[in-house]
Amino acid sequence: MPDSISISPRPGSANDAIKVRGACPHDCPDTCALLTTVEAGVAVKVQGNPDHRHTGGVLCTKVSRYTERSYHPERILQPLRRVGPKGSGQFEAVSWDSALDEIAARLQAIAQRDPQAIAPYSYAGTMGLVQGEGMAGRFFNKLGASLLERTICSAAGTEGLTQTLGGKVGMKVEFFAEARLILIWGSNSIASNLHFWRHVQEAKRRGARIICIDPRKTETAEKCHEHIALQPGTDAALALGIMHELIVHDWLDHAYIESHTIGWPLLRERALLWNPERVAQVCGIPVEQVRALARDYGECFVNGQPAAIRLNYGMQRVRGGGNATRAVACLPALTGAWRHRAGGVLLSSSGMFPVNQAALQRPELRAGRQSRTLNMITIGDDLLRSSSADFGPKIEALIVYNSNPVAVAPDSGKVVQGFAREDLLTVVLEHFQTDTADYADFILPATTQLEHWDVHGAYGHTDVLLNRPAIAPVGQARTNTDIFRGLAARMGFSEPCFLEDDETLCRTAFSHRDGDRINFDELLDKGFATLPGPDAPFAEGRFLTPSGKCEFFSARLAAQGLDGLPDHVPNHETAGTSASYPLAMISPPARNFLNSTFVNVKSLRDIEGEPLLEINAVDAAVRGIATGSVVKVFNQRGSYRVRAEVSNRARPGVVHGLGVWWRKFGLDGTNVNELTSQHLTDLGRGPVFYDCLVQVQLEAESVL
Ligand SMILES: Nc1nc2c(c(=O)[nH]1)N[C@H]1C(S)=C(S)[C@@H](COP(=O)(O)OP(=O)(O)OC[C@H]3O[C@@H](n4cnc5c(=O)[nH]c(N)nc54)[C@H](O)[C@@H]3O)O[C@H]1N2
Ligand SMILES: Nc1nc2c(c(=O)[nH]1)N[C@H]1C(S)=C(S)[C@@H](COP(=O)(O)OP(=O)(O)OC[C@H]3O[C@@H](n4cnc5c(=O)[nH]c(N)nc54)[C@H](O)[C@@H]3O)O[C@H]1N2
Ligand SMILES: [Mo]
Repeated sequence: MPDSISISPRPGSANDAIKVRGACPHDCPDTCALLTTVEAGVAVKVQGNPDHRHTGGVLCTKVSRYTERSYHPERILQPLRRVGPKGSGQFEAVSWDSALDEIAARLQAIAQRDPQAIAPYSYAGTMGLVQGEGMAGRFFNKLGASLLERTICSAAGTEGLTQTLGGKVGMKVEFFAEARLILIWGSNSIASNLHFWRHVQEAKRRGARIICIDPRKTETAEKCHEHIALQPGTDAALALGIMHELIVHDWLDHAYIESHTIGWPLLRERALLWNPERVAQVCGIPVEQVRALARDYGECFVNGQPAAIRLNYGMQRVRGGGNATRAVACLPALTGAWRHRAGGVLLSSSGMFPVNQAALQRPELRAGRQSRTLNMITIGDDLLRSSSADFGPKIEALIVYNSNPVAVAPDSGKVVQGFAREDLLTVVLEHFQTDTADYADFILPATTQLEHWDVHGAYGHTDVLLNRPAIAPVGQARTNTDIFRGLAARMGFSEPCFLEDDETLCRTAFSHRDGDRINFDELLDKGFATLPGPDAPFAEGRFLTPSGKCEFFSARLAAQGLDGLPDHVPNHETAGTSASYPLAMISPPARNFLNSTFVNVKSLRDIEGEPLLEINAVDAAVRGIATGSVVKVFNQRGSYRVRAEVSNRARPGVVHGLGVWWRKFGLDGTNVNELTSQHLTDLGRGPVFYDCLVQVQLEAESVL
């Protein structure tokens, strides 16, 4: 440990500058180690910890400005109670006691009728295991509230990967630097996985070929040797096309297939249906591009060189997202790429972390009571449902934390209608008055990462990180855990687990009956600890599936009446099938926001400018649209007015509504989710944000 770093035993107590070790809480694969400089109890700077190999002392623009967020003039610093009509955003300040007393009393009255009428709504505003579901899980379990399927991001890929490899496991990120070929498949790494991009640059320097597969010509695509701009939702077809060529040219590792896979004869038969001509037609790309991609992949096998795939979320947000993940995840087993530590595929490493969720969330507090499960994607429809045998009780109370559903959930016309219900009790734990907080009955001010303890796994590397509080809570802010402790006490929940402090919860996260899986003293000392594990996880097979093999054919899926093999599953809303809505719209994140977080940080918003719709010159010309024109983007669900940018980032037939802006910054107080649907994916019941047909129409000439 360098001497220059001292750890403050009492946050905010020192007068001299100190540096406090922490972890970035945001929903990003990189999970960086932070060093916060604190002077006289005030955080003055947040930097990347140079000692942490995955962070390497480098932070993204957003988090390097973290103090702007924690000390933001609009931060909510005291509990607020609604005074105006729902959604008007009018509140009065109240004391913590009166807020918590009233909320607890109202929850108790509902719970007496049916606790399932109360629902949590949370996602990954913080990825911390403690401020996430640590104490909240206990509270909702004891209450017997509805369960929530937290599907909004990665559910399709999780299911696809689990059915194929056995879990969210894969290559170690650091070995991408040694790969000979890297496919960046469905990801804008420079924007959303910056520290991975450093390994790509290193590989490039060593002579690797880099290919990006993405409908949008992103900043990442521009820096690769080749960009394959396929039609959204056609990735499985492309993967099957690669398989076709591997078979036809016999670029196959027969020994690996024989020993470590299941279902090869069936997959072979399926893949042979996908000749390059058919693939090119479905994907909307030149046939030679399909052949060349397969050749690049096959040649790595022939030459004994490692081929690595960074599979990401872009391909999952369409109807066939689960199948697409499965198809791509099969490829490394065909060529035995897993034999190399720099070969294989990485979607997410989160399955490698031995988190003890049961010890954190205590499901036994439900005491055998059955509960329904709500899917967070269909919150729009669900808030508008009345009680029925099918649905269960009408939702009467919603407690939102670590999420901004009014901005991020699909089909927001319905979400807003639901949140506007005067008879719904809505409690929002937040830092800011987000679009969701506007609809709250109570806004409870939460601490930021600089002000609380937490412990983090990661989904893009294999280190556990500890976050120590650097400063005392700002204003009257309280930790999420403390807010749930306060509610629990008022509801009469007397189990000792409701009294545990956050440091204890941090220890609990990786504790197991037979011993701790992480050396907590090492975490306290260094701030991070690396999980043990082999460099090449599947070099000798040993997949985590029931068969121990890479399951090309999944008997588990077949048993559910589903296709046991991966296939191309067309979008719910397939391009070319609707005369009214001829354009496919995708809505990937803007680089300087993180989902809807940071939209209110002015210096970052200034970089992004304003909400935009990227449209190709061909589609713009026939509609009389120029850069700067205000356009109406619409479909059967809603409409959204936005400024257009005529751009070669968009391929003809596809428009990009970059997200996720707060609605209140939009021209009409709406955002792109006005157009997206509540349909679900083939596997995992995930969202289909990028499976959305629209029409675009000129509203007004350019007024700049
Ligand atoms: N700066 C920044 N970083 C982030 C986030 C953020 O909002 N901002 N979000 C975080 C979160 S929550 C997540 S889940 C991850 C997401 O991580 P990634 O998936 O790596 O990141 P995205 O930048 O969303 O990249 C998705 C890409 O997929 C493309 N795409 C859209 N449809 C398709 C398709 O059908 N097929 C293919 N092949 N590509 C498609 C989009 O154009 C986009 O470039 O990033 C995290 N990191
Ligand atoms: N159209 C479209 N929609 C999308 C996506 C897309 O690509 N396109 N991406 C989807 C994806 S991948 C995801 S993951 C979801 C993300 O959806 P969310 O997880 O809801 O993410 P955010 O929009 O970042 O909102 C998180 C909120 O949590 C708050 N928060 C942060 N830390 C804390 C804390 O410690 N305590 C409390 N109480 N609050 C905290 C932040 O202030 C912020 O308002 O959005 C999805 N929506
Ligand atoms: Mo996400």
